[in-house]
Amino acid sequence: MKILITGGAGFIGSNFIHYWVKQHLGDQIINFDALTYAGHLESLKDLEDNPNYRFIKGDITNSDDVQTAMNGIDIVVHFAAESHVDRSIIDPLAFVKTNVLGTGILLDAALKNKVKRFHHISTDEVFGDLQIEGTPFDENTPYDPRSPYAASKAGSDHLVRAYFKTYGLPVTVTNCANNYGPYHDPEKLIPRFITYLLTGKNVPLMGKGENIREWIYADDHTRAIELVLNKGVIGETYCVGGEEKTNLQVTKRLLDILKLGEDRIEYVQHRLGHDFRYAINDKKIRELGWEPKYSFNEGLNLTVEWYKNNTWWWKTILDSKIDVDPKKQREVVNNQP
Ligand code: NAD
Ligand code: TDX
Repeated sequence: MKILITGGAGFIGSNFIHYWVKQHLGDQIINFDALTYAGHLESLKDLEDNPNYRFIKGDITNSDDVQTAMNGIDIVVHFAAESHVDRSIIDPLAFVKTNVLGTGILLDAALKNKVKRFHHISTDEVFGDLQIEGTPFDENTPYDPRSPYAASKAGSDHLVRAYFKTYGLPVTVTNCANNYGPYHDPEKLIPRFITYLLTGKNVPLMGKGENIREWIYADDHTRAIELVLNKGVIGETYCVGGEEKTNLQVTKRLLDILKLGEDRIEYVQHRLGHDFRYAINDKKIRELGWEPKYSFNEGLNLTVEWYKNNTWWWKTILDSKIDVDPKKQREVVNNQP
């Protein structure tokens, strides 16, 4: 099987590729990635000499690049996207271009090349914002995206389903909760906080840390995608959940693991339009046979351990981040919740 992974140099894509080369020895993997600020080829350094792995530098918004990469491909697993909500608030059109137009160009090429499956990776953020008493999202929840990131992902999801309904392209979609794990760019909450704490900095927690996310270890997400590729019904969507935690709970757990005190928390203003809560009912994919292997505590311990042992991977990346640090964008509110 020849599999095209878009965005394989990013966080989830690189975890997916590491998993796939070990579990599916006969498959050929092509990693197609534009290497934006979020693409780190170093994440796949150990695979450089693997005969079943090949990297192609290319942009999903460029039809020629995509057409070349799509040649002879059986399955597309589409991760490539602009993925950071804070960046989407600063530069929304970059998100429209990559996430909507880029997905459209890939779908067109997949159709022309008669791929056997186009699997689209999406997010729970397309469903909008929940309050505490709200019913968790499932496959039938109406879309109600609120950030430019979420709206552009929603647009891409609609296009994927339209290619199934209009042209019969064999698609599947997963809408997943917040991932964490190795190779996670240190501008997202968990890797930012780990790397800040390891380098002696305080952590910028938005609001009072009351916002809620569901967290899933990246390998558990990969196993969900693997299951959908093997057993999922064409044209269907599967929601993939995690464990619900407030951001303050996540932060306190990290401080505990690293044996540090709460004086390392710096409370900063909320991002614009900050969604309060995401929660997922993942009954449908559990009925297909998926369940997570890692509890939040297990996954977080593994993740902290990985960042402690892999400074080489994150140090230069961290040093390059000044523009999206909430402390640089907003005033520190105070030092107390
Ligand atoms: P990421 O930002 O870490 O990686 C994105 C990758 O896509 C990078 O390697 C980047 O270079 C590449 N890319 C960006 N624009 C491109 C373009 N025009 N052409 C080719 N490659 C391009 O993202 P991630 O966190 O790994 O997320 C991967 C996918 O999963 C995204 O579609 C995201 O919406 C979705 N998702 C992420 C999460 C999460 O918690 N991180 C949760 C649910 C869904
Ligand atoms: O420095 C920070 N301080 C802080 O309090 C950062 C980066 C985040 N936060 C808060 C904002 C959110 O409530 O933590 C929460 C998580 O923020 P992010 O890590 O930016 O993730 P989120 O906005 O929830 O989106 C992530 O999960 C869904 C991914 O980035 C998306 O790509 C995915 O679709």
